[in-house]
Amino acid sequence: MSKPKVTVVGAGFVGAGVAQRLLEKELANVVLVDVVEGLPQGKALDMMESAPIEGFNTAIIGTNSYDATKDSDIVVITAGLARKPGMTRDDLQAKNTEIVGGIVKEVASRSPKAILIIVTNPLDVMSYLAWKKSGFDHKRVIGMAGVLDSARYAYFLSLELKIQPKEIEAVVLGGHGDLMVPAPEFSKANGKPITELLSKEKIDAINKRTQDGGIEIVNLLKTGSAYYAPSSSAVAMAEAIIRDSGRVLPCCVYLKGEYGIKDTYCGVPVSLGREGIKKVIELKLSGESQTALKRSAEHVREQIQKLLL
Ligand code: TXD
Repeated sequence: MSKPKVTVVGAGFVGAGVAQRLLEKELANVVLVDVVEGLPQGKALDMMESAPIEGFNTAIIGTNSYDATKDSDIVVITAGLARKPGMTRDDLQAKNTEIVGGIVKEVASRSPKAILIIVTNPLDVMSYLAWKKSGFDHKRVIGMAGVLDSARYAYFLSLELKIQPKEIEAVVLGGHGDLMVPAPEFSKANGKPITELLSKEKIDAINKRTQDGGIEIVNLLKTGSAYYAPSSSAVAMAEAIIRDSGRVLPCCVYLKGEYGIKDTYCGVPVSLGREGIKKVIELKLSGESQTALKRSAEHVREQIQKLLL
């Protein structure tokens, strides 16, 4: 069977990382698109030159036009501005609306059956925008944030509990912003609820570090935002779709009443497969998490209302 085709738009830090991981895991052939002349071509050539060493049998081309993206199975959109110290994700909205809106028109017309994975910030608003502009079924327009936020949560918990990160199952719901909702009642270490292993004060502190996980890295890097864990996260979603695995991952999706939230994008666990979202998983949240989730979704809705569609 031929390999799936994944277009990655934006050949910056996150986009190049997504492309590299897709190639090295031999998940797909990749088309890397960027507006900057030479950038996607140079990164694609450089990645292909690592093929004899890494031994992967997948291929990538870099381009400034959308013609080569035709009939992609998945399109990952990472193009746009990233945060600098002192900026919130919402500060990026005006400029990135223009960028993402234009890109969605280009890719949706050429790949009408594709699944769109949105990465650009502000994530929840850009996911909604991409859904509207594409005209696609909402099951095929999915934002990446929850996988990253949950991975950060899992890592910080592993540091506190002194166990391997992969032994932690952590859940973060809600919008990808300061109001995101770490859900300790569904987070486990070696199968044990973390609420039985850590004090409330410790959990609160780890929740806060998770909510501030993005800015912690922005403040260290000073010139841009995180990209290793974000590219891992987007590829985990692409892998679940390509393999039709049904893996449950927290993703930013359109809600139609699930969790009591309607007509907005928000982060909740979903099962992923070839058709995009197979199912929204409704967890029985604690009252505190449910209230926080609604508040987070309300903030996203307010931001969406600022979009001039
Ligand atoms: O959890 C998440 N969803 C995120 C989101 C985690 C990390 C980063 N997140 C956001 O992804 C971040 O706030 C930005 O909005 C995007 C991309 O971050 P990245 O770190 O990759 O930014 P770069 O390195 O600046 O790359 C952006 C690229 C750059 O090469 C531009 O030339 C290109 O986007 N760009 C475009 N490509 C194609 N078409 C257009 N119009 C375009 N405009 C800019």
